[in-house]
Amino acid sequence: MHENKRPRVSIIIPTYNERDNLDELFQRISDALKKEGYEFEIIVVDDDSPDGTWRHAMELAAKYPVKVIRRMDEKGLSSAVIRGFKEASGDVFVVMDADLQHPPEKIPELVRAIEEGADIAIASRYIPGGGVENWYWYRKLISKGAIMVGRLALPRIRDIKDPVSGFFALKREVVEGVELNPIGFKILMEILIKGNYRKVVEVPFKFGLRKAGESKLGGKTIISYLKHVYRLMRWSGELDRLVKFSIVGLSGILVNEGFLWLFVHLGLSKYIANVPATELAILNNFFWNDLWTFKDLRTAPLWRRLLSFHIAALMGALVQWAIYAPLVYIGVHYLIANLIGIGASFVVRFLFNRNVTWG
Ligand SMILES: Nc1nc2c(ncn2[C@@H]2O[C@H](COP(=O)(O)OP(=O)(O)O)[C@@H](O)[C@H]2O)c(=O)[nH]1
Ligand SMILES: [Mg+2]
Repeated sequence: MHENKRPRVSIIIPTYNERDNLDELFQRISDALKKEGYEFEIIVVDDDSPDGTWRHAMELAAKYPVKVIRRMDEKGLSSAVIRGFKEASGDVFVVMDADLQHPPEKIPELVRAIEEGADIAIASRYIPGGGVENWYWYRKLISKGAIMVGRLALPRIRDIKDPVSGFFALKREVVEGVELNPIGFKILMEILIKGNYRKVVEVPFKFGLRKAGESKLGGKTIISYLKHVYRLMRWSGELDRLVKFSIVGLSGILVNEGFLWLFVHLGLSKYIANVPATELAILNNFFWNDLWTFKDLRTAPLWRRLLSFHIAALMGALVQWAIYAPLVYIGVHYLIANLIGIGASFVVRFLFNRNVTWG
């Protein structure tokens, strides 16, 4: 993309039974982009919709710069978008839904953000000025909770407020040569983990109401999203870290018990001996995690990492107790209660260490 030349924009729209939305969609896209002087193409990737979306899109190609891909033996939103990337000839790709929940008037703003230096520009529901229309509070809660899980599990996207938006723009270089997995239906998250980019910006928008037709994804479960997050954790090496962190944690138990035994044998009181034994176990865990689990993430000075690791240990202990005590109080067996506490402590310590100590 040249500095002073306007980019050519390819708008990629996956469709399934969206015939009745196309007239308004194309007209509004065309108006918005012409007004700002962008050269553009619309790429419709339709999975042989029974309502003939592909046919109507082809008819409209007489009036608008539309290229229609009618896929006969493949289905799925993400794979449709990936196919769109392959067919697109522009410098900037925009991905959006066909149902007008993504206002076409936002496209120039997204493209401008790219022209001003972003590699990816996300139309975001969850930054000030953005939002969703007509969602029950629990639907918002699930959406936000799911995003939070993704951001915690995948540090590369931790600063992004809406990493699962279906409306975004990117430079073609971001996905060129990148192997994207079409299985998950959150293609943006896939791109944010695997793509080649430096700068992401978010532009607020209001996720509107569907114009015509009906939702195909409304029923898609949280489970398939979590599976996607899991796969991306594996791909990006975060799962390996989790395993290493667990192994180090187990080694810490041995160190703790060993020194406790030693100190008691040397004559120290049993009530005191577990204090230095625990500290030695913390140091043991710190050094193994520093040299192994997070060896590529040693940016903060050693004393800061060490301090931060101790804060994590303390937080873990507090969380463990805060879960253990009420569970015992309500009648859960104390060994079970402790196990649940340990699990929670593990999660808290891992997340804190991953995002702060070795953030
Ligand atoms: N090509 C293709 N497009 C799809 C598929 N599923 C959904 N879409 C399109 O993806 C966009 C978003 O789907 P939608 O049902 O509105 O999802 P929702 O907004 O989450 O309810 C719309 O343009 C759909 O037509 C699919 O399997 N193949
Ligand atoms: Mg929709």
